[in-house]
Amino acid sequence: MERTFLMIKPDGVQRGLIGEIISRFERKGLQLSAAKFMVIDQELAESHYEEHKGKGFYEPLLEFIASGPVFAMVWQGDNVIALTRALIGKTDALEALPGTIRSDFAVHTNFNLIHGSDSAANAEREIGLYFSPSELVNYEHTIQRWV
Ligand code: D4T
Repeated sequence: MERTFLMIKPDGVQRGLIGEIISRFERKGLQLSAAKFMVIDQELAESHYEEHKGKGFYEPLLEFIASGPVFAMVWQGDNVIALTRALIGKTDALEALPGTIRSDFAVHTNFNLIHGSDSAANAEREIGLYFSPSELVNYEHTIQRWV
């Protein structure tokens, strides 16, 4: 069983896509483990995107990600990192495959609606940035044996 960190960004919240996006992960058969509606401060934004420091889009990205509420989540399931990245689609909306979240709803790369961890190491790091261990809910997800 693997865990990942997913976050609906301020554009996804403002466009009323929280339910639409979450329903795709639910229908896939993944298990929700934690969720939080919050506004990111500057310090958390810098920690989250430290790998992009120095790039041309870094400063606008920090400003954008802290510009309004986000919906932060932890999901779990077998191969959940690769599966959710596939459902999300490529970073650039022009390259995202039809049927993915970014293809269906995003127009520009800087408003690409949702973040998803890209590796197990980053998933654990990002989960730790947004959630304390006690906020991760352990429960039996009864459909797991059917998916
Ligand atoms: P995130 O990290 O938000 O899930 O997006 P990706 O994993 O798909 O893409 P990324 O880390 O390469 O980029 C992080 C974030 O920066 C924005 N961005 C990216 C941008 O505004 N302009 C750009 O040219 C790139 C490459 C979008 C996502």
